[in-house]
Amino acid sequence: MPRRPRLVLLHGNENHAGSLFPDRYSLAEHAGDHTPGSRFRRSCARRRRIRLRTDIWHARPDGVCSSYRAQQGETSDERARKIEQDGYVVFRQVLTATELGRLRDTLTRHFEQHYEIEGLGLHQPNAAFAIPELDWLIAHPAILDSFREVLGGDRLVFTGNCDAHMNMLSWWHKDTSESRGSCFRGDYGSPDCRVYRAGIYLQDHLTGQGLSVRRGSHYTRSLTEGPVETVATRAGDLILFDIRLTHAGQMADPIETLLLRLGRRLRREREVAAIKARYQAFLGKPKKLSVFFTYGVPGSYTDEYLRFEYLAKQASPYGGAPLPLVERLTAMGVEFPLGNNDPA
Ligand SMILES: O=C(O)CCC(=O)C(=O)O
Repeated sequence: MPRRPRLVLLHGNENHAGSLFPDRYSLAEHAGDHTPGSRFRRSCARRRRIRLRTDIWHARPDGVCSSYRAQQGETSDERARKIEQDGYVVFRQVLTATELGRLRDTLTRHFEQHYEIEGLGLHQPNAAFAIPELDWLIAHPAILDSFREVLGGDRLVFTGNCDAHMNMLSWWHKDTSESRGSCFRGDYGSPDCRVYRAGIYLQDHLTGQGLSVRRGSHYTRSLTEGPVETVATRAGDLILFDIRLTHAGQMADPIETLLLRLGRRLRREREVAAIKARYQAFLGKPKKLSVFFTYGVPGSYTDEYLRFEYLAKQASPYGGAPLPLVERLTAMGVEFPLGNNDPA
């Protein structure tokens, strides 16, 4: 007799059953054989046990999770103060569902053909140049308004920096290229440094696995200072953060840590990334897509950052700035020194 689909209550992190974060409930339709002792039931229980163990690991570095609701309804002054003090701020629901769908299609199509392996995931550096279809996002009016609000003026410089990621693992870092000697030579903690990055996740991250930050760490080069906070976001939210802020994306669990080491030691990142993709599918982890890009106010810090990035780009195979992007930015009153492909 055909079995009727049953409704099963899953709770917790990213719809994972067995999560440590039972603050969100969702209903999922499941058509498995639920009789006690069935193969389906045993396999579900095994997956739940593994997931529970990895969730314990994931919960560790993310001690405090910012409440989604606590950050709604801030005034523009409060947001400006927050980014100055804490190094980051969230603007809620800046992108519509249609825009998210378009972005998801663009990234999924792109990653089917082009990527570099980074953190055992797919990574597209220099994405403003490599994925010309991102022009509308980089010049999105509401995103530019948000940048202008926190930067406190109308003049805005697009630095050319943009990265897209899919299922990438990462660890605490700053976006000032500290491991390559740092893009900033002078006073790292200066309040004159006003270079901010937009972070957009294409899925909800209410209980982790999105962006974690070390609050207030943008005034020091240290990677270990500042209380850890997990930033709760929904798909369509915009995170703006100081590029000096210590942050991390999805952290590796013990098995993924072993795989990362194995990939590096054997110099077989591509093959090991495929194993990690199968491991994440086995755990039922949802796909994680994100885009990041950087703007600044005109001045010496933005200039230093832009030139540092430009030198890295000269070795890149992606050619010059796409004309539609240059035109859109010009129409929106944004300065783009790389628009003529040379910041000199
Ligand atoms: O994709 C993520 O979750 C984090 C990416 C990130 O940290 C970065 O691009 O600097």
